[in-house]
Amino acid sequence: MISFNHFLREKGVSNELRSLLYHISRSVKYINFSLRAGNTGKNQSQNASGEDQLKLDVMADSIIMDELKKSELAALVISEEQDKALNFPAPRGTFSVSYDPLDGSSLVDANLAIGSIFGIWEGDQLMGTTGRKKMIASCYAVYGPRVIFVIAVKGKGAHQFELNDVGEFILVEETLHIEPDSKYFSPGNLRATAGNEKYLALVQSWIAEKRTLRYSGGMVPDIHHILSKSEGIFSYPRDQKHEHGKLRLLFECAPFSLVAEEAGGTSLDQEGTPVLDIEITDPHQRTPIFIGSKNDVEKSIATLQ
Ligand code: P6P
Repeated sequence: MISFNHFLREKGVSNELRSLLYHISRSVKYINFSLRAGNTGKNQSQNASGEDQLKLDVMADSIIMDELKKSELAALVISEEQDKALNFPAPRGTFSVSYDPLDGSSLVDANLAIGSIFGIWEGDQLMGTTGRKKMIASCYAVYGPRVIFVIAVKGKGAHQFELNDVGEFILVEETLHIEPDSKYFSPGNLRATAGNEKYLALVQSWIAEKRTLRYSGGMVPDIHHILSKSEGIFSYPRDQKHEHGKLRLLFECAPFSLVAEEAGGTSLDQEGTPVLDIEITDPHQRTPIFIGSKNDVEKSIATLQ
């Protein structure tokens, strides 16, 4: 058994980045514990995207904030649950962290798997840059029957860890890989088919191919399914209500795009621009996303033009 800190050291990941990932992994452990006991009720508040916050959203956000402060490495912190970016003292190193503390939290009362998503960036300035230029790592946690933690480090692959009975994240799969073609499909935002005949035709083509549907409504387990099966395509296009799509670039799409690319997959917006090449202009900006098996994603985007 190899711990994720030992594994990352063997991969040549810097002490500072390993330390920051360690603090993020601690927050995942505490969130997992709180999920099993916490109140799933509403917090009578809304986040910057105008979405109702659950007590669990607020709890998860405060746990992560606390760990990032303790790390003394996160100079800039941007949370989906906070209106503005926050600056923390970071005498040990200058990273930025963007995160969705509890993605899909509305599914928790149905006892479906949900997750936390993190992007780790060089420096403390994100506006005007892109994930390709500044994102050096990303990670996500899946809170399901088992607690899974996947870490991607730029140029060093994506790797899967599992929380064991004594609270350690142990390596379970090294170098995750996504095959270029798939027999699965995870079609998000089917409402968009009402106003987009090309998206309707694309979904119908997946059905006609007798592909296996895998969609829970939680981006984290839905995309983790692609990493765990080494194939699949997840789509979430724009629609009349969400002209830029629903999913956020900094908190969801860019972090997952680094994981997908490190695993040999791809992640594009609805016009075929790689998500990691989208310029960041607003902390809460959204983007359509098609992510997963490279051939599937590229062929799908071609049919939408
Ligand atoms: P819809 C969950 O609220 C989320 O942000 C993602 O986890 C998920 O992929 C998407 O929204 C689902 O959106 O419109 O189907 O509820």
